[in-house]
Parts: sequence; structure tokens; C-alpha cells
Amino acid sequence: MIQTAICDLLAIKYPILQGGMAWISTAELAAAVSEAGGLGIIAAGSAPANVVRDEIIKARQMTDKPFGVNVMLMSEHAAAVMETVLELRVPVVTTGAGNPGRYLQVLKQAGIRVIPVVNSVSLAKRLERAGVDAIIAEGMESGGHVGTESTMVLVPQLVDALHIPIIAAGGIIDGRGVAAAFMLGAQGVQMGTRFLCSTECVVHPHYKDAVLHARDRDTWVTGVSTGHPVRVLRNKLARKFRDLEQAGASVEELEALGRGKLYCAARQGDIEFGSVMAGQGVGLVKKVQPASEIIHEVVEEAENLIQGRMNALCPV
Ligand code: TUI
Repeated sequence: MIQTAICDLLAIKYPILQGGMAWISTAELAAAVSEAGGLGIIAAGSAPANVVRDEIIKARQMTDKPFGVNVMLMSEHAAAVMETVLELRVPVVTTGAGNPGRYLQVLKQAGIRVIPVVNSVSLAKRLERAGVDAIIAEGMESGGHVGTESTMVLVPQLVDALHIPIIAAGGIIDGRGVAAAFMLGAQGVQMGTRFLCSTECVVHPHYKDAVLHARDRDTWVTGVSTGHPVRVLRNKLARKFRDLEQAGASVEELEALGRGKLYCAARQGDIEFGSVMAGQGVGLVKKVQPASEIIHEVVEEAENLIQGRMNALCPV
């Protein structure tokens, strides 16, 4: 059984977290993942607090297992969303796209587990000192807002530098990725892209099709010049963004081009002019299947690999 300190910390069966993807990770997906023994996560994204509140209430009607909320700190509603998770006593908060330092004390006092997503050792060390429960180490293979270090090098450096558990994210699609993350010292994994193609995921069917048809080199990172690099599937919007960036467009112009585009792709199904955020592992996603099947498949494969691969490679 792949059971680690993360299972005890979060009161879950398997150390598998589902990534909080804005406009995509709703109560339906989070509840399905939590029901299957992982940690489902509702993404607040840029939604107002009352929308997040409704999702939390809905998830509670669908599962009695623990789930989390991901707070996107760049959102203008981040502070109000934090108030909501405190009031509703959501057991786990993950944060992204910023430093959650100013919310830590009040979340911890309420008994909420706080797990920030980071992509550098220095910020992780500061957050450990400030009292976070674990760290999600997100490599640049991830979809959406990304850093520059890959999972392969980020995870072991964080494992060496910190004492709290590290959860690996970025490029993990199947049991091989989970087993590899454990070999790097991670005590859990977070997967986003694989869950895009779960039955319960409410993302538009065109988005799921785009993920299913994507191959190894089909993601690009756009927006490096704006200071907010984002990994997306290559499409007409990505090309336009790249051309404008190469032509030296201003940050304002580029940000205006990107605004609202994730919603266009995720909810309206515009996969040519919308922002189809997805990780580099898209080529490994082969079918739409229930979240519980994904979790059980991934866990079984990882367990078999961890037990058997070395015997197969080095028979005595
Ligand atoms: O947050 C993410 N991924 C995201 S958020 C998102 S919504 C969005 N939509 C349009 C444009 C931009 C974003 C889509 N994908 N991942 C977690 C993550 N957090 N990655 C990187 C960070 C991060 C960055 C800076 C964490 C902390 C940080 O701190 C800087 C500081 O203040 O020290």
C-alpha cells in the first residue's frame, strides 16, 4: 500500500491530490476524487467567494470525506475566499500563484491544514518556518501558471531542504510518475491534467478532446515576458500570444489578450481562441474514465512498480 504521512495528515486513503484547476475543479470532481480515497480540491480561481461557498456546500452533499479548496492568491477575491473557507471549516487549503504568509496564522488557528504550491526552495523554506503543514512542489511540466524548474530537480531539492512532507506535482500522469516521485523523496503527488479527462470533470467536452488528441510537444509556455508564464495547449490564441510577445507587445496588451480566456476554453469549449491550460504529460492521457478508476489504476501501477521493477531490472 502506498501510504505515507500525507494520508495521516489529511485523513485520506491514498496520498493523491487532485489539482485545483480554475473553472474546472468543481464540487463534482473534488467529491469524486475524495470518495475514491484521494484528496479532491475545489479551485476558487478568480471566482467570487459566494460561488466558492456554493461549491463547498455542494461537495459536502456529495461526500462526507475530506476535501480541500485551492485559493488562487492573484485573485481579487482571495481574501474573501479565505474568510469563506474559515467560516465553513474546510479541512485543507492549498494556495497558488503567490505567498500565503498573511493568511497562515488564522488558518492554522482554525485547525485547517495549509499546503502552499511553490516552485522554489527559498519560498518553501520561509513557509516551513511560518508553520505550513506540507509543500506542493510544482515543476514546470504543469499546466497553467508555471515556474522554471522541472519536477525531477525541484522535488529532491525541497526534500533535502525541508522537514515537512513534500507533494510532487507537474508531469505526473500515471503510476510510473507516482513511483518516480516517491523515489525522489515525495510523500504524495498532485495530478491535474489526468483528471481533466475524468468523467466527473465538468470541463467542456471539446477541452477533453483536445487533451486526448494532444501529443508530446503540443504544450507551450506563453507569457514569459509578462512575468506570468502559463503552459497551454498550442492553438490559435497561443500563436497570437507568441507572435505579439516576439513583436515586443506591452504587458498590458498581452494581459488583455489572455483575460477571461480560460473560461472561454473550459466552459464555452472554444479550444482555438481560448486558453487550454494543460501539463506536458497530455500525451499520456488516453481516455475519459471515472475519477475512481484513475485513482485505483494509478495506485495499483505505482505499487507494482515500487515492489517489482528493481527485481525485474536487476534479477539476482
Ligand atoms: O497557481 C498555479 N497555477 C495556475 S493559477 C491559474 S489561474 C491563472 N489564470 C490566468 C493567468 C494566470 C493564472 C492557472 N494556473 N500553480 C501554483 C503555482 N504557484 N505555481 C507557481 C506559484 C507561485 C508563484 C509565486 C507560488 C508562489 C509565488 O510566490 C511569489 C512570492 O510572492 O514570493
